[in-house]
Amino acid sequence: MLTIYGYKGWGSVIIEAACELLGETYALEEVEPGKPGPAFDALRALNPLGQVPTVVLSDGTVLTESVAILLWLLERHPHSTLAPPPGDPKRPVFLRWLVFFVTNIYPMYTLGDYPERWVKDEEAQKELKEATIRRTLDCWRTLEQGLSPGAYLLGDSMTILDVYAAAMSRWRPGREKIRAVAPRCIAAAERAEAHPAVARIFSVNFGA
Ligand SMILES: N[C@@H](CCC(=O)N[C@@H](CS)C(=O)NCC(=O)O)C(=O)O
Repeated sequence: MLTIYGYKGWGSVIIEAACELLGETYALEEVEPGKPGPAFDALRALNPLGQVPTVVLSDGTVLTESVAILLWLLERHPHSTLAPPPGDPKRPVFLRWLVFFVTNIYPMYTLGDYPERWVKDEEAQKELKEATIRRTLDCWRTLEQGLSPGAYLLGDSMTILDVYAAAMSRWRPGREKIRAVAPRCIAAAERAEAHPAVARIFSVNFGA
């Protein structure tokens, strides 16, 4: 069984939803990154960056980085439709945009949530945070144009990309601002959120 170190509404929601969709059993260790105390100390002992999601596999192996965790999970479920299989023409498209979420959009929160880590001056911190919001919206625009979503981001069938879109569009600057630049991505994300397994996890993480 996996142990997921996570915090409500943060990136661990993506891993919880994936486990739920795949039928993986897991235990959840709730920890607020940055909040001093034994829970955060335990997280940092596993992942020195102190970030969630962090996963511990049944043999004790520590797995960090949401994409690595998801690809590992998907390998355990090769017949799942949450990703096009190797050899499928949609596979490179899937890989491109999967990595796009974590290399282009996700770091905007690392910068914007903790601007004081990068610049000292308060005005500069404000500017940095605003810049991350502009860049986040640019990325959503790029996704919308690059993917041409159908019912879901990759077409007719829900993949893990839709789960990323659903979670990250709950974050800054909020769903409506993101919808304004990426309406078809948000329609796909909302369709994914309506899946009973995703809906269950999202309601625990984000409330109703
Ligand atoms: N590259 C990591 C990013 C994880 C990440 O930034 N997690 C956030 C929560 S959504 C976090 O724990 N932030 C605390 C920090 O960076 O100190 C991934 O894809 O899993």
